[in-house]
Amino acid sequence: MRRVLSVVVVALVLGLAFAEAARIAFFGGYAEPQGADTGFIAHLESLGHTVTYHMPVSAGGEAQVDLANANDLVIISESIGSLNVSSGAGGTFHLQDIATSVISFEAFMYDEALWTGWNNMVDFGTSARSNSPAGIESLSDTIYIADPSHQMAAGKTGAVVAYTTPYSACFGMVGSGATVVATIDEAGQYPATFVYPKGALLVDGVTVTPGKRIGLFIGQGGYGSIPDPPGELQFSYISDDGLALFDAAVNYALPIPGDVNRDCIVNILDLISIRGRMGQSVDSGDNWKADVNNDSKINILDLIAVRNKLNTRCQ
Ligand SMILES: [Ca+2]
Ligand SMILES: [Ca+2]
Repeated sequence: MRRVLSVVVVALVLGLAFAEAARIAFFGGYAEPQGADTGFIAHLESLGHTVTYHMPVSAGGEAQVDLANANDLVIISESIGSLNVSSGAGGTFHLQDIATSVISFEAFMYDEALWTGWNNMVDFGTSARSNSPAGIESLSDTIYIADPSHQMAAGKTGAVVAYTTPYSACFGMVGSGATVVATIDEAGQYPATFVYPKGALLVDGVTVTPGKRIGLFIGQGGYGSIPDPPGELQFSYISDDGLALFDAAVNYALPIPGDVNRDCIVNILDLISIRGRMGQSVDSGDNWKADVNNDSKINILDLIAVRNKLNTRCQ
């Protein structure tokens, strides 16, 4: 009896400690992570997430779809080439029909993804380049919260110093289906962090997104334009508040912990889903979704992790 009790106590502790862990596919532009990408990945791993790194240009479209389906979240870094995740200029975003959430801070893929219109540096782009729109041509360390009530605002309001050094930020002139959470400029003209929630109409007014599509403010180097951001993005350029905004976007993008069947509520159906897969391999089908505490087993610890989250809902 004492042994059973101690197992339950340990399980409760583990269930609480690891219930937030998730599987994240990180897309970058090099064969191995470089620069800021290394920092973002290490940071996500320090939070308990399992991160796999991929270079989408070599993975190809079908592999990108498979990766999205095998993970809780896809993060697309500014280090990719903007056309690495679509069928080409003016083409289709490979992850268009995927229910998995996508976060991107590569503004130059927003057009193919139908998050914005098609005009470079008008509908989408980055600040602090010589051809950036009027009002956001200058380097800045600050972005402005447009919707403090949103989870991605991380509880912040007004001006937020998101960088440790003045840098560029992404913007996307999103459609009415999107919620704008932060803007580059104080007047609120240039959305920097935004989301098309699951089920929202994308900018074409026709396409419905089957999963969350999030543009994040984090910018990139200016390729010699004037004024020129201080070189390629470094993880150290992101301030503590900037990192809090990154974390808030990741947490908002992820399925809520314990929501095995991804219906936005943790309830008896999720417990039943785990019961039916106890002892099975997490490598089979979508069994990994039942491994709530991310320890590569489906067992009582996952049931406890779900029980601890019963009745929680998505925002
Ligand atoms: Ca559920
Ligand atoms: Ca488990």
